[in-house]
Amino acid sequence: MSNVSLNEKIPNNVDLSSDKRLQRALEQWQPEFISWWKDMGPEGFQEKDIYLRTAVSVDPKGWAHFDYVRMPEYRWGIFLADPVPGRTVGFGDHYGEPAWQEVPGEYRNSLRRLIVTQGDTEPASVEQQRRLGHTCPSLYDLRNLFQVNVEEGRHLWAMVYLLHSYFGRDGREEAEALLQRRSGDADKPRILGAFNEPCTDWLSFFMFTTFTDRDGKYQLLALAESGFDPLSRTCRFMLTEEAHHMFVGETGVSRIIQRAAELVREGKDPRDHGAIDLPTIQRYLNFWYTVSLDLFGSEVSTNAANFFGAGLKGRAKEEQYEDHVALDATYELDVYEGDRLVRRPIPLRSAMNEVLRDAYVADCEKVITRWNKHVADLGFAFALPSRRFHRAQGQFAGRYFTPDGTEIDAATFEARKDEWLPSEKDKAYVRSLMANPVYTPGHFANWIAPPARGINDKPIDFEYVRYNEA
Ligand code: BYC
Repeated sequence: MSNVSLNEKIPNNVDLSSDKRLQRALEQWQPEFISWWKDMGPEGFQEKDIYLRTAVSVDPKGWAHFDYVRMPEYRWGIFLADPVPGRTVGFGDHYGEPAWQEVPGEYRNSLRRLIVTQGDTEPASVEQQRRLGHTCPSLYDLRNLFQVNVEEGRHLWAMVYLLHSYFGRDGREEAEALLQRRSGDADKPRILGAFNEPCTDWLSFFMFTTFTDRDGKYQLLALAESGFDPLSRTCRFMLTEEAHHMFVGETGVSRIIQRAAELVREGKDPRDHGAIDLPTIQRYLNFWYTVSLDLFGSEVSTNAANFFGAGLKGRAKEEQYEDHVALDATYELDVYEGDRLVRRPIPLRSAMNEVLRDAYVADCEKVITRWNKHVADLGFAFALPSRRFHRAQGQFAGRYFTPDGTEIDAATFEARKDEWLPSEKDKAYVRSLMANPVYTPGHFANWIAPPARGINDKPIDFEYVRYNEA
């Protein structure tokens, strides 16, 4: 197992102190990161003591330490999963060759682009969520928000380590730029669409961590297969942390559904009783699921084919497939010929975005099944909309569909969109519920049920955030 240095300026298991140049470069980036964190990280809570977990190793049996910490003092570290001896490239044109410990020259630009795109999402999500602390439903939820935020910060560190270590001056410039783009900024936006969408209420936050973080899971699974071994090892450890983020999202929505269901069962309209009605929850689901579908890129993609052929980005759990070269295989896809959708065989490598999206959609279906258990007796069922609905990337972008996938014209969409996506009225209502944060341990806002259990075996009324105002 790799050695862990926890007492250095930057905790790490990559033997940072043996490479003084790299160590110095990262130590120069560190204050810029902290300055970005203070400006763009959680607003108003930087001086509070938060009960957080910190990664201290990559040992699956005990990689995290829980304690109170002020967020700017969080120990963001660089941790790579242990190397797999004799690891080979698992797919593409280099299938079976030894995995690369350095960046192959011909793939330098593609790899840098993948790492920058991944890295950009991490600070973006922190920026999107930075004001949520002021409207939190409980200390338990507030702590979970900050846990997600600090870990996205660590994931940014993970990508910055790769950029600094393997991409020279270009990498250092990209690492600077990661702190300069801003979510939603018209002049210097974040790279991918979903990461520029406002996430200013807790229903959106829980949908984001259910659906957008789940894109993160699938992209990380695909990058964990990379022939570039340092990227693979980095992503494997990031996946360990990602699981909690999706837990926060799924259980958060689940608790909102439970609260609504309780009221409906009593014959009450949740909106008359300070909770969120089921159709509004479905509209938020429709929005965040579809902007997350866009994160997989176009159905037919030369980029994806090239990434796969080069051995840079594989399929999730590549070992489940038999053919790892995928040169002769095809994928059946509905594609537009003129205005008609026609089923056609597409070269499999070009359809890799769709293959990954298929795995993602199947995982999302399972979440919906779990949510529906809370409403099974009420004659209501949540559903994922068609993957044609409300798309901004790929072949369905610029066309209009109902959530069940029927094509309609722009005017009909415009007239009916408030039935399918959160309207301004919905957003105002949801925000109005959250006007007053709940900071008393063990208390919960009226619109959400308490969780089944606390964090790290602590009770639900534990003081997850020490709200010790002077
Ligand atoms: N928005 O061939 P195409 C996470 C661009 S989330 C804007 O269709 P490709 C996390 C594309 O860049 C996981 N632009 O797509 C979650 C290209 O641009 P250029 C993040 C988009 O390249 C929550 C053009 O459209 N990780 O970790 O096959 C909290 C045509 O490209 C979008 C990754 O994404 C979009 N949605 O695939 C915190 C992994 N989609 O070249 C963290 C790394 C596409 O024409 N990224 N475009 O300028 C990739 O693997 C690929 O870049 C993508 C796109 C899958 C995103």
